[in-house]
Amino acid sequence: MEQLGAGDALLLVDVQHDFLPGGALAVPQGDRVLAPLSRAVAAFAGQGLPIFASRDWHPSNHCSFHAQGGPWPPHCVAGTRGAEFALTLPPSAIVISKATRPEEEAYSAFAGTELEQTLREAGVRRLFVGGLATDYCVRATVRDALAAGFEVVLLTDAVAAVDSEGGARALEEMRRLGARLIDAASAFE
Ligand code: VGL
Ligand code: ZN
Repeated sequence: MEQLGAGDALLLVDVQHDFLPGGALAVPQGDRVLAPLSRAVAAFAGQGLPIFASRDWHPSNHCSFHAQGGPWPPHCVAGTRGAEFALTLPPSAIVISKATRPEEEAYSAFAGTELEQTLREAGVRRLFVGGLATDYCVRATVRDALAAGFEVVLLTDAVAAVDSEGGARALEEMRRLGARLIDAASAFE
């Protein structure tokens, strides 16, 4: 069981229907994150610790979509069912919307958002991170978190990758940059 305390926060990265099986940009085994992250949410909420949830929140003409020459099918269009969170969050959860401008891609939850400032105001020093996808938004978010001086604990059973080799590389990179990799199922049982 992981000891949690003041200064700890949970950050769920893009746990949205469009990234789960059946969604518009389904991440293979994306649904594996739901059970461990639900436990993590219960653990953090139960101790009154802050929970942050980022969401991909694109305009329908976003530059990352094929129609605009981008690499992805349309996904997580703001206000659609596919953009909704795929797990229940407590009312106190702080939602961070990203990649909201047509001309800007933002994989990281820190990119163009108030996440860093909000974390600092909340006295957060250590971030427990899980979500989708390991090789894109989780990777970019963890890199920025470490660069900003936060400790990062990456929940390895609570992430899934678009590409399995890319996912493995991303995990190794996050570890090399200073993230601690642990299993959420055992940490928050
Ligand atoms: C993501 C591809 C496109 C992600 C978002 O959340 O990892 N991947 N947009
Ligand atoms: Zn996106």
